[in-house]
Amino acid sequence: MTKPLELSYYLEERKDELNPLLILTHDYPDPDALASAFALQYLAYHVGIRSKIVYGGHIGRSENREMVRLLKIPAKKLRTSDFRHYPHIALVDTQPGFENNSFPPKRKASIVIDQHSTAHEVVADFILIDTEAGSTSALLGRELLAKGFEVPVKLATALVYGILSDTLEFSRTTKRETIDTYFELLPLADMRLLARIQNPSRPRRFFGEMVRGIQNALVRQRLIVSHLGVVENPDLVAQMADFLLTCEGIQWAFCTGRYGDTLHFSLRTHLTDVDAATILRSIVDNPRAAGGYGQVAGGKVRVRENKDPNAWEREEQTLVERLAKRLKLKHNSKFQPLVRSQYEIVERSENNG
Ligand SMILES: [Mn+2]
Repeated sequence: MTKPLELSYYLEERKDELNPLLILTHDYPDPDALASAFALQYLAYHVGIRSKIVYGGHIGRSENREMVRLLKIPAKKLRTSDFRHYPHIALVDTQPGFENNSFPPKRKASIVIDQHSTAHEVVADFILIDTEAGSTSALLGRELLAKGFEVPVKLATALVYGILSDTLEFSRTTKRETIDTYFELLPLADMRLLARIQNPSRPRRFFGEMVRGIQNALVRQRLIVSHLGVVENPDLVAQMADFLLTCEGIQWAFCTGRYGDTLHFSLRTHLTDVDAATILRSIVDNPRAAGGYGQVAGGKVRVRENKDPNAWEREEQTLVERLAKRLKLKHNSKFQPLVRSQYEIVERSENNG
């Protein structure tokens, strides 16, 4: 276990060497990744290290776009030249070797700060991994507070959001330090700004995609599945899984989406005594293609013959078949549409009236 303050000491000690620093989040960064990068940049700045925050993929979810805009988080889309220009790289909310980031496999990371567990040995000059923390934001928030830094309103708001969203409103961590960090940051944050971030306006396109996700949804016992087909942004896959999990009687939600030559997928569960990532890893050919934390997991596989629609369907079906088996669904049970037709809701309410 790394003691608090060690990160600040490390930055202070190596400030000449680490300048400039590239801060890399996972692809399609979520609030925890963005807040963590923002906080590390602030810590680094205080000891005189210039840094650039970058991410692979893009920021799709409206909440996350609003977070970046309103909190003025200077996160930039990764360019391949960044790896040439920056000799030192810090990974936040992810680790070298994870499939969810764009870190070059041959490079050695300078810093890794994360809350995810891994079966592999982590190689970096400085490592702060706490799998109990519930969020990476909590680790960086703790450093800032312990160091006695003044935490700007926008940064405090980002960290509060990062902690809340990654711990699912504290339902998946009981760690005292995370709770204490949260309550220390709360009075420094702008909760009205946070409310705006959590209730963003959404592009029209989003509603069409939601309709498609609901129409394609199939239910078998306690599992709900939806293949979204081609998506304009892979974040939608996770968002749809979150949404479908709210369906009555459902314990598991699994969604896929085709993006470029890659099939993205997300798994969600209500169950607290299982690890969604372990289940997801067991249904993909390469266990590194999936990861997650507690009740939330995701991954992606490249579809080689992606010109052929059947190749995509085969991949989608294989994953669902393996998942149904892994969840020990009854052999004689079948997938049924969630809604039989797009008019069903209307028909029902008319019959009832
Ligand atoms: Mn996280």
